[in-house]
Amino acid sequence: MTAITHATIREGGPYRALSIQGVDLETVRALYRFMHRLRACEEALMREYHPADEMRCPIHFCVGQEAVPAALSLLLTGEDYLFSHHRSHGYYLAKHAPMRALFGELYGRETGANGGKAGSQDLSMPAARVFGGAILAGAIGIAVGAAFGIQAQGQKLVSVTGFGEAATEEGIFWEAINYASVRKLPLVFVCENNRYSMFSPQLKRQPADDISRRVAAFGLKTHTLFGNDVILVHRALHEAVEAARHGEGPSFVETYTYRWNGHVGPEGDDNLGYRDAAEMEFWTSNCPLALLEQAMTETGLLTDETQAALRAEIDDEIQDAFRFAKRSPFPQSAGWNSLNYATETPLADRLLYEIEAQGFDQNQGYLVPGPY
Ligand SMILES: Cc1ncc(C[n+]2csc(CCOP(=O)(O)OP(=O)(O)O)c2C)c(N)n1
Ligand SMILES: [Mg+2]
Repeated sequence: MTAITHATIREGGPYRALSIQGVDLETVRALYRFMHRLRACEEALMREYHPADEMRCPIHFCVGQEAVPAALSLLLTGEDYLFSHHRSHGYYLAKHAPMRALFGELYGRETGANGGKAGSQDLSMPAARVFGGAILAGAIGIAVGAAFGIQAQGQKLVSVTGFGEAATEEGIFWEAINYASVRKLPLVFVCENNRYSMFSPQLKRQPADDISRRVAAFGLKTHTLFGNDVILVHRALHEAVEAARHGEGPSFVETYTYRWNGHVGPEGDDNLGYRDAAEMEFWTSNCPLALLEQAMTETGLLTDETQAALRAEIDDEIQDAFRFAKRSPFPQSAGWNSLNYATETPLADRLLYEIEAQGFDQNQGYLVPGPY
């Protein structure tokens, strides 16, 4: 079978048109609603970013990449863990963390998800079990730890880690893949392969662009698919999440997709000439929202009225989140230490106590080998 890659998809490869046949209608509606809400949220933030310049953090927008978070929003429970990367807003909303706290965070306010001190890239909400991270692939290692904890405690939860294809160029990615496979961890790796790491195409950085094939060599189940078809994405992630939840071990899901905006910020960067217009045209004309919308309209699932009502409801929520953020106070400058360092370390204290109580020999004389 032809491997799915960006090139084969563009050449009309093994992809068929999106179909909602056989899919539960509530699922279809919920996927549409989520993608619409996320898209509207990102577009509103882009409009407000300049010239007001009140959001003082870099933002990596995810317009065009709505399908993965939409599917996850239906598949994960409140107790499951979700780890994101720098392009974080979709993942944050996928765990049903509140929009108000997202906007508060972007505006650097005390009411933000992280008290206004993390911004977009490190956006996290422990109560919702969603964690971002600006260090490329850094959260992948933490997701492995969470999965290990779930397994050790015999819980029926899953840990999911989402990242771009460039994260697979970091050493920790392969350690994570190997360890997850060897331990059969309840972990799902989701790679949103949008072909670029900033301005650099995948084939200039990786000799082969089929990451799934390399991952499969470690014994993980892999899924490769057209990532703008939210139904396919939902199906693959459903299978992967269920497998993890039922002790069948980790999976790797690679979705081929595309970011419409520049790498960072609302302004485009196509003036740099790293992507060609035909490529952009292909992906924008295969918009994840439009593909689903078309299938829903054809089957009478989406009328002008339901669409207008949804739009109005989402716009109200967005305007409310802006008002909330802008009238919230800035955080106090005190207390930075307690944000970066734990003020209490119960485990470390206990270990130190136990070590002292046992008369720990720090020279470890008993380990000295010999005599020979
Ligand atoms: C360890 C590390 N190296 C480099 C960077 C700078 N950096 C931020 S985003 C990015 C590109 C990431 O590309 P990808 O993982 O494919 O995600 P995408 O931006 O395409 O969604 C790089 C190199 C970083 N944040 N961390
Ligand atoms: Mg990328």
